[in-house]
Amino acid sequence: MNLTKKNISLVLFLFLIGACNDSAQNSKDSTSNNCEKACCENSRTKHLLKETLNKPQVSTGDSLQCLQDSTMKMVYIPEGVYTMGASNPKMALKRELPQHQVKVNAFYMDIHEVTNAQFSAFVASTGYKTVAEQDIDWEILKQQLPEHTPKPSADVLQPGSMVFFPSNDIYNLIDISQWWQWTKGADWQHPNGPKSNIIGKENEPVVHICYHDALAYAKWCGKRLPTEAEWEWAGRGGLKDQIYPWGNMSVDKGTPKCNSWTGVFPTRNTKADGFEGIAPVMQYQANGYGLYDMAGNVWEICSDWYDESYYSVPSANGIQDNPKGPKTWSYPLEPNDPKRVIRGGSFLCNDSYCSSYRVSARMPNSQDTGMSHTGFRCVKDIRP
Ligand SMILES: [Ca+2]
Repeated sequence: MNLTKKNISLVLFLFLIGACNDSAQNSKDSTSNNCEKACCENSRTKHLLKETLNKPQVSTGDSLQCLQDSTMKMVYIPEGVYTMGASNPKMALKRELPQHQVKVNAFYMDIHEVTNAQFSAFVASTGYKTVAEQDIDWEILKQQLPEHTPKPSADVLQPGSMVFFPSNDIYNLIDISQWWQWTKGADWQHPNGPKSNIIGKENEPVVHICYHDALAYAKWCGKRLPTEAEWEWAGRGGLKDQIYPWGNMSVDKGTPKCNSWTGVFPTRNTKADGFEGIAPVMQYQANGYGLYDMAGNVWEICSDWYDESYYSVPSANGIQDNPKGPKTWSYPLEPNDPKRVIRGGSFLCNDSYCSSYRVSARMPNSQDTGMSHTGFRCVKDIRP
């Protein structure tokens, strides 16, 4: 058989599904079981590919109006050298290791995730349309798909985004399509699909934002996206080598510490933290630097390309100086789909799955894919 790229991808896909199933059934080792933790590693490419293959016969700037342009809503993050990466390898994925020394310059950071109200002001000022609101560009998409994938119908290429739908009918924790669905008409103003809206959600973090959208907003504000080294340093809030932004106490001990999934993911949410879905920003105690929701609520987009092995890159003197990530992405599961780093976990995170509210947790995210649990916050240099 002549193995085309498409065939190789399908073989790889089937291999990974098999590996995941084996892993989930046979392994409790948290450092090796990446598949089991990949509940949120998702992209529109993956879902559109699935849809396309299931239908083989298809015919185939800065602004004074920026609400955040004030140090009132940013805090000073001091410079420092810290140990980046997982302090507790038993809870971590391989991608969070090895620990390594990193130096970060001082900067300002938004105290909370960018809200719907803030993003509305940006859109009102600029007329910006997010990627999720635009038809999918086939010329770009086909570069991410296996060679010779037929062009889908115009119907498939309609605007949309990835939406989480809780379900009681779960047959395993491997097939993420049981709770993640590509939803036409879902975007930041319609977070749960075309019939939903953001009325009364002005103080909730904006979602269905992809890297390009976050970058556009940041530039409009005269800000930028944080590097993941900056994000982790800020998230630690002055604590040294702790698991969470609040220290080492388990997420379910004491008073609620962040907006996560309390109960059994993804079938039962006890609302023990006060919320089943996204919460308005600043509902839980800030970390030591005055930053809210650095754990949970929504994932936050960073500027770095994603490469699982990036932490293993040696530095000249043992300390990486303000690392800005690898030169490009590396993600074998979807090698042609550009991935950026996201940080902090979301309202969907749970100890039984990825516990990504840990301050060292990192995840790949397609840079052109919005999701109902992904937002961002901005930073600003001390001196322009
Ligand atoms: Ca967050």
